[in-house]
Amino acid sequence: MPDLILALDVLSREEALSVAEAAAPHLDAIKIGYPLVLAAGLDIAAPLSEFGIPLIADFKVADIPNTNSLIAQQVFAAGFFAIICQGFCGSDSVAACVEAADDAGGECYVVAEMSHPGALEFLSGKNAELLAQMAVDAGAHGIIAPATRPERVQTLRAIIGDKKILSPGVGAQGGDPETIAPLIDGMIVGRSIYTAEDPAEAARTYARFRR
Ligand code: O7E
Repeated sequence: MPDLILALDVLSREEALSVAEAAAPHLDAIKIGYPLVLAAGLDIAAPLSEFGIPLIADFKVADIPNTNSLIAQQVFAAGFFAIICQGFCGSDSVAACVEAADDAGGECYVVAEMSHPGALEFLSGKNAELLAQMAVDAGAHGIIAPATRPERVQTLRAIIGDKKILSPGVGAQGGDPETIAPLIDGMIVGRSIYTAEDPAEAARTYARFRR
């Protein structure tokens, strides 16, 4: 059963710290992406680190290898434990992120298939399967796969074996936590926790699906 990862897509430092503090006892990691970093700066990683929970940088890095390396180095220098990159730029671009993660003693995850309906246009099916295999070959620690499509998670699991699957899409996007939990290693939950009247209670509800 999976770790619980909070997607902290709030738009101010104050709200980020308040939600993180409330939910912290129930979390295994906090994922931060463009919404919070553009609103509050990369420095937000420092106070969030004080909750003692690993931070995952979700910038879905997608550039040439050199630029990916520079981005990843900034991420790990800021105190993040893991980085998420896109795979569609190719194995050399992914390898750059994996290498930066390895150098920092951290982890790198590759987006294989996304959770929203538009993912069916490009980021699903055969393409997702190729991306998952490439993530394994590049030495990534795992992939991102959709909680909104459990059958696809099973297909991708058959490709990646015991590499990790982090899975967004439960709650607000309609994925069912009970169905997806046995298939994945990390359940990513955003709005269902941070917009809840009581984020601590909401986090506790999802934490019931943890290992
Ligand atoms: O729908 P929510 O509010 O529970 O938030 C889901 C989070 O997961 C949000 O940060 C979104 O950007 C992210 N996400 C998806 O929803 N779908 C995907 O396919 C991929 C991600 C993602 O986090 O990718 C990297 C892990």
